[in-house]
Amino acid sequence: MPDNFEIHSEENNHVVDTIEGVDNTRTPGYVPPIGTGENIDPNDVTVTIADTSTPVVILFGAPSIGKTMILRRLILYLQKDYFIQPDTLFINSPQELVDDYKKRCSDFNATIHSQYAAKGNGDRDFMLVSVYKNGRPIVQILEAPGEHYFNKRFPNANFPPYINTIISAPNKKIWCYITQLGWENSQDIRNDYSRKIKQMQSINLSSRDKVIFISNAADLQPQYSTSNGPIVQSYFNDTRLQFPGIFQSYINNNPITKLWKPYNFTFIPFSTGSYSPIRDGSGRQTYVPGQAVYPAMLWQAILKARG
Ligand SMILES: Nc1nc2c(ncn2[C@@H]2O[C@H](COP(=O)(O)OP(=O)(O)OP(=O)(O)O)[C@@H](O)[C@H]2O)c(=O)[nH]1
Ligand SMILES: [Mg+2]
Repeated sequence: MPDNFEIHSEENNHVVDTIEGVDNTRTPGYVPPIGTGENIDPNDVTVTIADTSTPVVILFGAPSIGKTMILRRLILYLQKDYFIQPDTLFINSPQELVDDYKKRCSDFNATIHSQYAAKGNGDRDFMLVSVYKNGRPIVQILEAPGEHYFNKRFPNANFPPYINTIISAPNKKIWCYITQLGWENSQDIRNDYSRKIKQMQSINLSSRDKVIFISNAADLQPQYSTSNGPIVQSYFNDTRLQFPGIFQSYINNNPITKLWKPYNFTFIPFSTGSYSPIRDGSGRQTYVPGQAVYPAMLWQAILKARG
């Protein structure tokens, strides 16, 4: 198994009511993002995490960075050993989104096995799933639309209010910050996205929480892929350069443990699979799941973070 980077932080049961950086009031005159054609106002979204004790893995990532496909690949990997179930009651409002979400839940199993890729860039792409072993919940995994975390046209926009509900939930959180080398072909956009990651890190106040960094689309960096698996250190070094400051809060200052654990997180590269370069008449892209080494590393990191 490739190297990773981690140490443990101390417990702190800080409770959060109001969070700077999260939009706690409705934004008057909110204009839904152009181009999605879906028109869900993120300020109208309310959610409930009914299971308040099982840790929640939060897939934090910009639009199209790969959250849905990472979730799909992980679940495909877990399905033979675990029972996976979407939480149908996660979305409370607006009603249009509730109806849409319930349909996503009922289609979930078929979606996992679909030969087509998710398209990315959806403003309704919510999913909360529970992973069970022998009837016991192990973790919940949460995806929310990437544009609610980062919108490159409005890089300073606050997080929508429902994010407050998620941050404030009593569950232990396992924050998965997703990046991609060369993302958007623009260092300026990557700098903006890095600032949003740092903003979330700064309002994520419970030091009971754990952090995993995922460098997705590892397949697009064949120079770092060997017959012995991906060269984790190379993905890490490039990520540090391309996403400035995102590791800064997690430097291990312990004079002894820092010698072998420089950072307080796990870092992994990931590849969801391969995608046909062309889309069919309906805009769909054929998808073939990638090597098991990636979901295996991610699941190992999640179990370690869960404790
Ligand atoms: N080469 C490569 N492409 C990927 C990988 N993962 C995702 N993609 C591409 O990125 C697209 C979007 O992926 P999604 O998983 O839908 O992205 P997302 O983060 O869920 O996007 P939103 O739900 O809109 O926030 C896919 O359709 C693929 O074309 C990967 O591991 N390798
Ligand atoms: Mg998605």
